[in-house]
Amino acid sequence: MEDRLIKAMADLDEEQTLAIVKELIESGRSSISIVEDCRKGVEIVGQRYSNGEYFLSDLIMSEEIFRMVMELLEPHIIYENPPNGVPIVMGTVEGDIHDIGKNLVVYLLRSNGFRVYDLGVNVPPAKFVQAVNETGARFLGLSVLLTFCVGSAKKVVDLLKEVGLREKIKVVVGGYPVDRVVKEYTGADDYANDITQAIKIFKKDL
Ligand code: B12
Repeated sequence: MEDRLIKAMADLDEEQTLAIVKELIESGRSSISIVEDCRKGVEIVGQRYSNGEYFLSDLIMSEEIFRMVMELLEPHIIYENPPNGVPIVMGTVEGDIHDIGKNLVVYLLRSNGFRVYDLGVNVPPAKFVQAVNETGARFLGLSVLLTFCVGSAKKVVDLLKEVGLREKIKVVVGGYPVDRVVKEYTGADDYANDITQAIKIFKKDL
C-alpha cells in the first residue's frame, strides 16, 4: 500500500497522482495494487463529498483522474491465463450510472480469458435477463454503487427466478456498498467490493 498515492488521489492532485503511478509502474509494482490504492483514494473523495467538503464537480474530477491512471496502467496489466471463453454478462443496475469499477472488472475478466458481454450502465432488469438468455452466460455480474439502487439488483434476481433461469446462472453482485447483507437481500450467490476478490470469485467456479 502506498499512502502517498492514496493521499494524492484523495486530494485530487492530478499531477502528483500520475507522477506516483508512473514511478510505481517503473519500480515494478503490480497494476492491481496501484488500482486498489487509487480506489482507496476515491473512497476518501466520496467521504469528503458526503460531509460537504467536496462537491459534485470533485466527484467528476476523481473520475477523470482515475481514467488517466487506467490509461497509464492498461499496457501493464498482465494477460494471466489463456482464453477460456466462459461467457459472463455484466452491467450496472437500473438507476445507477457509476461504471469505473465495473469497467475495471470487465477489463480484468477479459484479460483473464473470459468472454464478457458488457451491457453498460442503468440497465433495466429485463435487459439483463434477455442477455443471459441469449448468450447462455454462466455468470451474471451486477454492479451497484448507490445504496438506493440495491433494490434494482434484487429485481434482476427475482426476474431470473420468474422466467426459470435462476438455477442456470451464478449471480455476483459488486460495488462500494455491497456486503454480505446486500448479497442476502438481493438473493445473489456471491459478492465482492474489491478487485482481487472479484476475479477470484469468477475463477473459482471454472
Ligand atoms: C466517481 C464517482 C461518481 C462519478 C461516476 C463516474 C463514473 N463514470 O462511474 C459521478 C460524478 C458521475 C457520480 C455521480 C453520482 N454519485 Co458518485 N461517486 C463516485 C465515487 C467518488 C467513486 C466511485 C468509483 O469509481 N470508485 C472506484 C472504483 C474502482 O471502485 P468501485 O466502484 O467500488 O469498484 C470496485 C469494487 O467495488 C468492485 N466492483 C464494482 N462493481 C462490481 C461488479 C461486480 C460484479 C463485482 C464482482 C465487483 C465489482 O470492483 C471494483 C474494483 O476494485 C464514489 C465514492 C465511493 N466510495 O465509491 C461516489 C458515490 C458512489 N456517489 C454517490 C452519489 C450520492 C452520487 C450522485 C447521486 C451525486 C448527485 N447528487 O448527483 C450521482 C449519482 C448518479 C447516478 N444516477 O448513478 C455516493 C453514493 C451514496 C449512497 N449511499 O448511495 C458515493 C458513495 C459518494 C458518497 N460517499 O456520498 N459519482
